[in-house]
Amino acid sequence: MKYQAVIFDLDGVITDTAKFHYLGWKKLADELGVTFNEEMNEDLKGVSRMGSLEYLLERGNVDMPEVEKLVVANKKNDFYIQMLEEQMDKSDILDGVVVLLKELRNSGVKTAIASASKNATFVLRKLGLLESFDYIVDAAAVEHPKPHPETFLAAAEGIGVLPGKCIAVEDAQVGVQAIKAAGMFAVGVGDTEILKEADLNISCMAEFQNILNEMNEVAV
Ligand code: B16
Ligand code: MG
Repeated sequence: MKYQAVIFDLDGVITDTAKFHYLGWKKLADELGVTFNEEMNEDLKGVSRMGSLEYLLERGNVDMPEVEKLVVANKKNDFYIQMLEEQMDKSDILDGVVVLLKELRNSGVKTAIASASKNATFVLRKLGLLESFDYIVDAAAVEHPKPHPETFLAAAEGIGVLPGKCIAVEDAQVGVQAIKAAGMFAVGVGDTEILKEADLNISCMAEFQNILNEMNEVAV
């Protein structure tokens, strides 16, 4: 086996939180009188919380003092957390993920999470997956957000595997760019046009197992 670890993004790879993020930002946008729709929500995949707020304010030409930005970002997050508390459970794990994680662990392949979310631990606990990964890197642990490679490099360091021996999986363009900048093999899940910088594309996580052999051929 040429690769020794698989590093996973969280939102959009392990579970689909985009709909909850959308509802949170939409509520805030409505309060601010800013137009926000599901298409614009696509642009926020893999983007940090404050980066997402800046996007919203720019689109709406809203000038806001820095202290108020923190207040409204916290407000959006409280609403987001409340929705997850009430609605998220193990059934929100994307198809194929549980079997894949078990198979990787049984084969001695290390696994880690590399997420731009500060809620990563909370989300994994809600899904019952906290113990399923060898290491977790979230936004609170890094200085530079994706597309900077820091999140993925910190994950590789945490599991003690060289970046060149890691395969990493992302659903966001900035995420794929971060993986490539980290010197890892990139698998993109979702839109092949948006994720065209990936080394390999799959349409959903259930397809991941089919490509494990193929990845052995191509990984460095
Ligand atoms: P939070 P990922 C990212 O997580 C999401 O894709 C992105 O939509 C979100 O804005 C970001 O986390 C920050 O999330 O507000 O929970 O800290 O895809 O990198 O796992
Ligand atoms: Mg993602």
